[in-house]
This record gives sequence, structure tokens and C-alpha cells, in this order.
Amino acid sequence: MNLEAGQTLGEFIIENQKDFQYSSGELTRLLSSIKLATKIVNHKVNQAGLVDIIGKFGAENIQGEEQQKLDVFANEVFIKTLSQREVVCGIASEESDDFVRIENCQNSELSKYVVLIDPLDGSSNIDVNVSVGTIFSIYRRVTPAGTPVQLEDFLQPGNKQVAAGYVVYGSSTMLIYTTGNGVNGFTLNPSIGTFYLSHPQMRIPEDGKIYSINEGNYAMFPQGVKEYLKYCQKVEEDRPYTSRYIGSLCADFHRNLIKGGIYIYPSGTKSPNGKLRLLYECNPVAFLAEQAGGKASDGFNRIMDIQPTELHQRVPFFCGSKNMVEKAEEFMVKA
Ligand code: P6P
Repeated sequence: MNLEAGQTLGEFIIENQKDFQYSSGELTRLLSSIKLATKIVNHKVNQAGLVDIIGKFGAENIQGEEQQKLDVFANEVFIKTLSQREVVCGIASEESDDFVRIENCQNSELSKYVVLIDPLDGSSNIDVNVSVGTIFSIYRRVTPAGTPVQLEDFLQPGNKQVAAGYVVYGSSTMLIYTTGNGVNGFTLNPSIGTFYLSHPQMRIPEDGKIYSINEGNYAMFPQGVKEYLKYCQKVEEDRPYTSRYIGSLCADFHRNLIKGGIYIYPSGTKSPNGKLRLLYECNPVAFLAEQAGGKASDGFNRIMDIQPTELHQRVPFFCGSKNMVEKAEEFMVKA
């Protein structure tokens, strides 16, 4: 594909800002700051093997996970870049214990948005050169503009998101996002640092033959998940399905979005609510899945209808091709 001939991300955002339910200029500035941060992180991810940036940071995040140096770097880049745009008044991140108030925006009538982010999803894959990503979710604040942002601005159900997306730093770097009018994918041309529209109006196949789950946890899975896996592995005319699990949600979801498939991170005895975080992993990916014609639930209820109660809360996650998620839900209900 001759990327130079395509529409750039910047042109696309401007051309489609009329579809954005709120002030167009605000979204443009918000998304362009995410675009800039993505390019900076992409540059470091691509260098990871060459400079002293891989490996452990020597600290743990609130999740109790060993922070990788790139986690910390990516977190700082997104917070700094978003803070420089007057439209964002607060940021919540997987890597930050509490949400971050952006001081110079607190008293601005313009600062109407909060951003929730997993700055480097799948970071344990960095040292082995496997795809990692960034996941972001954008809401309008619910407390009055011009006042300090509050926790309630972040604890909104996923059905209130105004935009969401992810970046996958893989064999090529892609940015996929939605503002509620479909899903569009952009590929970075690294030689000129420009994202080009490469996957317009993405749709996830209603059916698929790929399932993504960490089967190492099988013994701890709920019975419904065990039954669904048996269904996937049964020798029938349309099965067994293929198991593909990268260990980076955005990379696994990206493959399933294009080819069809289901990603499952269920509850387990080790993690009674599963591992994935509702606010900055499940909700944004669920928004994209639904906008592409797919589905996302906790095995029983729509992810985007869950009312959050805390910043880093976890939920079981079933996401991907509509018919596959519904089949898995059938087994969950029957169990
Ligand atoms: P496990 C990465 O930490 C992540 O949040 C997802 O990107 C990924 O799918 C999952 O956790 C991997 O978790 O327990 O299978 O290593």
C-alpha cells in the first residue's frame, strides 16, 4: 500500500470532527496530543533493544506489577503531552496510584475532558521483542468546568465514553480509534512520522475461529469457561478453533478484530474478578468492539454498562466476534 497517497490521521480527524458530538476543535487537539505521544513512545519501543531502556524500573505499580522502564517512560510521555493541551483536566493511568489533576487546566472552561490510559499494555513482552501497545479512553468531565477534577469524573460507565482507541507497536505501528461513528485504523510511516488511513471503517467478523486465553490458568477457570473451551476444541465440521495468545490485550484484540475471534480473561481463584482493569483496558476495547459490530461482556453483562466503583477495579472480560461472545455467554449462564 502506498501510504503517502492515503489520508493522514490529522486530515481524517479534521474531516470527521463534524461527527463529534461536542466541540470539534477540542477533540482535534486531544487526539493530536495522543498522536504525538504515540510517536515518541513508538520511537523508544523501537530502540528498546539498543539503549538502556528495557528491563525493570525497580518499583511496583499499584497493581503490584513490576514496572518496566518503558512503562514509566510511556506514562510520563502521555501525562506530559496531554497536560500541555488545555482541553484535558485529569488523567488516570494504570501506572499511577491516583488520578492526576492537571493544575493549569483546573480553572479553564476549556478543560472538559478526562483521559484514562494504559500507557504500555503488555509491557512484560518488551524484553522479548513481542508487540506491546497503548490503550486510551476519553470522557467529558461530569463536574463543573473550571473546578478541580474529581474521582467521579473518572468513575463513569463505558457507555459514556466520547472516544477510545489503542496503538499497537508491532511489525508496524498502528493507531485504531473510534468517536462513536465506526472504527478506523491508521498505520505509521516511520520514515516521515505520519499516520495514514490504512483500515477505514473496520468491522469484526460476526464469527471467527480464534480464541485467545491464558490456558495456563485452566484449573482456576469458572466451569462455564472450561465448557466453552471444550466446545472450541471439539473435532467437528467447523472446529477445533485455533488458540492464539500473545499476552498483550491490544495485539490479541487487533488480530481478532481483523480475522474474527474471541479474547477471554475470566475470573479465577487467583484473581476473583479477573486481571484486566475496567476503566482503561476493558471499556475502551469494548467501545471499539461494539463500534466494529462485535461484543464485550463480563460473561453475563455488557461491559460498558458496568458502573465503576474504583479506579483500578478489575472485571472478567469476554470480547470479540459477536457470535463467539454469545456462545461463551451461553456456557457461562448454563454452568
Ligand atoms: P497473563 C498485560 O499485562 C495484560 O493486561 C493484557 O495486555 C494481557 O492480555 C494480559 O494482561 C496477560 O496476562 O496473566 O496471561 O500474563
